[in-house]
Amino acid sequence: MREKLQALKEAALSDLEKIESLEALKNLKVQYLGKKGSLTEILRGMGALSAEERPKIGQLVNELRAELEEKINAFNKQLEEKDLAEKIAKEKVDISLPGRVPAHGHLHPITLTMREIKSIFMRMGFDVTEGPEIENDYFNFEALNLPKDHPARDMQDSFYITEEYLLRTHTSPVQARTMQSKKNNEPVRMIAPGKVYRRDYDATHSPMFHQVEGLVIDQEISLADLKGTLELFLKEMFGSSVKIRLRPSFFPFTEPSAEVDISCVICGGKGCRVCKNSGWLEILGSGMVHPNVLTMSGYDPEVVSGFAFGMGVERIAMLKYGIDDLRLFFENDLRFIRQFK
Ligand code: 2NL
Repeated sequence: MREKLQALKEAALSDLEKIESLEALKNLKVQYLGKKGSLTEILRGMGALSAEERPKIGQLVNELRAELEEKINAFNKQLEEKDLAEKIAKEKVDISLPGRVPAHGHLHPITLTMREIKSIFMRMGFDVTEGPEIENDYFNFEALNLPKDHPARDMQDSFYITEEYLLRTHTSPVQARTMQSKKNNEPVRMIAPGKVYRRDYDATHSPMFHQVEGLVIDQEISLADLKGTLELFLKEMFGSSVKIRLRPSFFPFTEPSAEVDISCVICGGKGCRVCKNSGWLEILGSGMVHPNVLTMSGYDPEVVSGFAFGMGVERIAMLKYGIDDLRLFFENDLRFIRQFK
């Protein structure tokens, strides 16, 4: 019996050495350890043994079973690893590598600021209207009461394409076009956001920049409507504690005209470098629509009145995010851009 066991062990170990596949290993396991396997067969033959020998042989059988199981399992693991390594070597894609995280883009600070401005005015019932960036002399200047000798009309100050066409220098022509499309003194409540172009380039001027202009026309529109609307807008934009003030100014398309200032968002009005110790920041230009502008676009200034305003989006963004050089918006340095994620 002992010899039989020893022979079985040797046969099993020598067979194991020749195994090259998981499939063959599985068969070998069944052959030696399975229900109808060699070891089970030996176990069955134990009935012929003496009562003294039986437990000793029984123990030997169990030890051999445990030893063979362990060797087979270890070899199984080894084969599995080899198989996986071969699979990976054949794969064009290394399935064991962690996935690549796709780079997520995000919005430019000017786009973010533009969207916020639009959102505030939309909540106040304003339409958002866009128009062409290449304009003609009539809509860019004439319809807005800009006289022939105005400096903006000089070749040195605007980008002309022909004598008649130029890159718009403000978004007001969008309002002029809207007014012309209306009849019977129809009310207007709109903003016109977009790109505008002027021949200027330094720390505070860029040849292309963004503007949002607004226009409200109806019966009995007054300076109080202008002030209330802009105060609400600026409090939404810069926080409810912000104060505003109006200073007399001049624009060819409004009369009277006013600059709107906010209390300095950096120092709260105490005076600092940003507000040049005045406690105030210039934020937008505004005024009551000039009767000439209303008349030229088909409105009767005896029946309706209106207010209008304009702001530079880069300036608003600089104050909102504390940026001190306008050129950062256009250089596309990712170290700057990525801070707005
Ligand atoms: C500024 C000043 C302003 C307007 C824009 C306007 C448009 C029409 C009629 C009357 Cl169609 N006015 N726009 C009025 C006052 C000021 O912009 O500083 N912009 C950056």
